[in-house]
Amino acid sequence: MPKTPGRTVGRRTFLQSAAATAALVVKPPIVDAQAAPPRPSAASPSAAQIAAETGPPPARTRSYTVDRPGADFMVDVIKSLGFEYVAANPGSSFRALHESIINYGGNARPELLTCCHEESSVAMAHGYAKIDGRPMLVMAHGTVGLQHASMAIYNAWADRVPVYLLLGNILDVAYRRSVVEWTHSVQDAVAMVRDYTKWDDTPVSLTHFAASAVRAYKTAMTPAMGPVVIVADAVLQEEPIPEAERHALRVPKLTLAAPPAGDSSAVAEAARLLVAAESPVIVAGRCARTPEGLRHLVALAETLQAPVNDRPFRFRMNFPTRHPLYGGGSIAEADVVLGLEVPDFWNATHAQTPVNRTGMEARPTTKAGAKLVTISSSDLLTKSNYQDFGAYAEVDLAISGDAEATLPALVDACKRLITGDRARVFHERGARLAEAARRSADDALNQAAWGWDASPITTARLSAELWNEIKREDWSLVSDVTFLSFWPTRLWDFDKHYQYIGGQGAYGIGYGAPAAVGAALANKKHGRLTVNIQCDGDLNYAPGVLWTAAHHHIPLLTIMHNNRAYHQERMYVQDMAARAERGIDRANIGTAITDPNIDYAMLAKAYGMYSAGPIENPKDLAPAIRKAIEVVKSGEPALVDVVTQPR
Ligand SMILES: Cc1ncc(C[n+]2csc(CCOP(=O)(O)OP(=O)(O)O)c2C)c(N)n1
Repeated sequence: MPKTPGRTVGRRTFLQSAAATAALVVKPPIVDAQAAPPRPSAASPSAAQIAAETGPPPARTRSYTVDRPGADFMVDVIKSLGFEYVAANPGSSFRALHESIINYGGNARPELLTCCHEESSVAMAHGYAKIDGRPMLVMAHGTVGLQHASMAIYNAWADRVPVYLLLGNILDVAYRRSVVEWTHSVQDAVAMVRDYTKWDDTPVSLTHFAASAVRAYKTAMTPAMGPVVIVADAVLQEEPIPEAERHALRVPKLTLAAPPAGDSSAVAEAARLLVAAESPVIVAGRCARTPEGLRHLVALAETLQAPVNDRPFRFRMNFPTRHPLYGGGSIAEADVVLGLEVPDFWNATHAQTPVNRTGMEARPTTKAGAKLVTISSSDLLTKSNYQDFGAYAEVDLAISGDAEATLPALVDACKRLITGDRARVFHERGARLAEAARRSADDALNQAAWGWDASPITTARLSAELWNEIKREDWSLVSDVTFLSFWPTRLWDFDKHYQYIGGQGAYGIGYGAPAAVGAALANKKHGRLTVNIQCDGDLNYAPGVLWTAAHHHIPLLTIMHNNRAYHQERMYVQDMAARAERGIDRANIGTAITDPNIDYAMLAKAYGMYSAGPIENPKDLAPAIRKAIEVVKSGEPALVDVVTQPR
């Protein structure tokens, strides 16, 4: 085997690869032999140069190692953590891990997902975790890749969702061969995102990698959950497993921590307040992490016959939407408000109105003397710089702990306190709330009929037609409902945990499409029909994720909510214009996505996905959705472009 000269750095021998050397040679521009003759001043490339530019890279006759590279051991560690998938846009700083995953690891558990943008990789992992309950692995360059990924990490952080990132980096300057490797290297890779990650480490040996990789998984999965980052140094990945470590290397055992439950005497006090209350209201934020959380919340509500409100920005599937105790009650009339993992509890109990030139006026929306109780893990995980912790809530009883883990004790404590008299009061309250829930369901149906035949199509009609087609399936909605005027939650019968996963977390737009693809992947093994109602502005941040869905055969029904605008921002601009009394007629500038209109059906087709639309006549909607569902049931993604009213 011919040898390429190597250089010795420390105790390792570093061999210059033919491909890497070739990458540094400046080549003449590619010339198409079939095209017009080159200008006289340009020298014609030789046949050898053309072949070098257009042919496959030279076969590698050298390998960096004759032994197993460190990356193989890293794959042993990764496999021990049970990741099903690893999402990545390829990058040389983790090329050895990439290679070990597909060859040594057999590209199974984890299987590599080809992503077109690192933000998509992380948002896919975000959506996946909210369905599956476990993190997806993401690999990225420690510099440019992480820069792309950062907003999606912030979303996952604010949403308290576990995402697991492995970053490539070359820390030791002696190993950086080219300008690319210098620009893609960093002293402290995670510094950029440390303010919004739960934990990180930069291991300096394989033993260190193993310990930190397992610790990172455990940390990410302990409520309050969050993204974690491990830097997999490129030299550790690529070099042979050092002799000294070879026989000592082992993969540490993973034991997940039991989630922290609230203090028992505080829970007893909360139960006393709730059982004694005449008009308690339960407000749920990220309460149900798992199907168990949903069951426990139903048990609490039924025990007390108390109403459960989601925050307007629904964070999770906490409670069945057609349950008689869903959505009723009034914060203004409540004598006890219980907040369960509500990240914006202050907003749930206060209103803030701008006052001209004197700033903001804040006032409580609860009545005087109302007792406020919170159970939340957010106090257990707070950082300073980013302000996602929200306004400070003045409450009467604050219980630090995971709400889902605390609920069983709270339900038991309430049951122990309920006397026959209280049970009769609860029973009457429950009957009143059930009647109110019936009225509000009727109102929703009546209001959905307004503008039924309008074109652009109303978001109510879109939601109603879609519901009609999916209601007999095992469906899962994996997109937010806020920009749809909440029509799905008003009209559909949500009763399973996987039927709703909330929104971005930090309202970073561009999350929707990739999160839906990740969620669909998590649903795939269960055979669920995954549905994404997709905003047009959101899709345009990184539409390449449509290709990822097509390439990996991820069954996902995407229905475009194509209002041809960044409508949320258009409303803000209108508001500013109205405030300045300048008229709102120019607010389209900078906010409309028209002229030209984007053809999303064509976009999806270009990425290899079945598509239909643009649909402007509401009568065409049902047949198009039916056809797309058939495609999705065959195991492929499909997109239906629907031109809609703004909200
Ligand atoms: C990364 C990012 N950029 C900009 C914004 C500001 N923003 C909030 S809503 C919105 C409009 C998004 O448009 P679309 O997804 O089509 O939803 P629409 O409001 O039109 O229903 C924008 C740009 C943001 N939240 N995140």
